[in-house]
Amino acid sequence: MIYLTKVEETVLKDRLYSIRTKNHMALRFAVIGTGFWANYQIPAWMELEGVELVALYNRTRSKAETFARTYDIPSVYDDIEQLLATEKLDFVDIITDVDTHAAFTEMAAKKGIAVICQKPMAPKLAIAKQMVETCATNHVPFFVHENFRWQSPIRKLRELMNNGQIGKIFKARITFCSGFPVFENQPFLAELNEFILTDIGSHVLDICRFLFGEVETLMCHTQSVNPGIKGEDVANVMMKMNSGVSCYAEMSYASILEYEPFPQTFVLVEGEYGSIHLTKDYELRVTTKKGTEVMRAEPKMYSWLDPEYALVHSSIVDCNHDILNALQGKANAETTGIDNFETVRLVHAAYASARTGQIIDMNSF
Ligand code: 89Y
Repeated sequence: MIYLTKVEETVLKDRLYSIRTKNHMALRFAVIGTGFWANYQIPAWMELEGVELVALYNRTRSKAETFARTYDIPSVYDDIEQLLATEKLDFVDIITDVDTHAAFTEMAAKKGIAVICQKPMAPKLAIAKQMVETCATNHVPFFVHENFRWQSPIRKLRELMNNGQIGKIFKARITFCSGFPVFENQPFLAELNEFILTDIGSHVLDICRFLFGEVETLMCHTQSVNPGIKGEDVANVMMKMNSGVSCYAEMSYASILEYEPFPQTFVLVEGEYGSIHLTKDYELRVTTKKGTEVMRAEPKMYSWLDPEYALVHSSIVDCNHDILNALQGKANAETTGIDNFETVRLVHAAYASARTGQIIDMNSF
């Protein structure tokens, strides 16, 4: 757990206040990294009022220039120091590969610029801790762009869980098992020594926290099935939540199934009076002794999203909106760096368990 001191908390609030009181002007930001995700992150920002994308950075300048032409962005840089020294920014949105997140976060934080960083926050737990601390020390707001919890069926599921119909929840199964060729759009994923838990595990374990709260103990088993990639592509995590819920999260990118579900997460939640099953095509099935009620929670279909990733791309808007509200001082964001650090802890606790075969107690990890 990382705690801010009272002084740090106060200064952080002051900083948020100063951002929010800037004459109601749009918040100026730069996108750092114009790879695959920028194709969706940028148009998702453009769905929102109150922000102005003023600059792009990419190490290969021509890629940033292409985006600048498409989205009419005034400035392009291939030197991050120069960008940060030249532009007047309220925040940066870091959409680069994970290995560069810490360096870019530190550079922006030292200039007093708020930071949004893609998941996973960092490749190692110690680096993630350092990022949270660097932002706190420099009194800049820090958020992680963790969007799976913003998917419409996941939000609907939590609403149904909270309305009490199925009573006290005692167990859950969260499933993300697919054979979708993610390496075609994101080739660097094949090069990661730690793959599925950092990539999809960051999302799935965050959903577990979002739905069931914090974890008391966990154990994990991983496997490497696809010989063409460096890391593990199967992970099964068994958790006991602080609430007592028994939660099983299964993830795989080696699954050849009759129905290819990518990028859907399926969830079965069981309570004392019934169950809720989030299943294919955004369908939620609530079963009690009276029978089964069926509903759907479809994602909003924006013109710019890739239909194969619709559920994920659509949730980017809601995630950005939540963070923007916080930057404008209207509300607290869900996916702050401090909050997301708890998800990063779970990812690395799962690796520790897979390595050692031990049950990990999250209170002492
Ligand atoms: O990188 C991943 C993500 O964040 O969502 C799906 C994905 O693109 C592949 O697992």
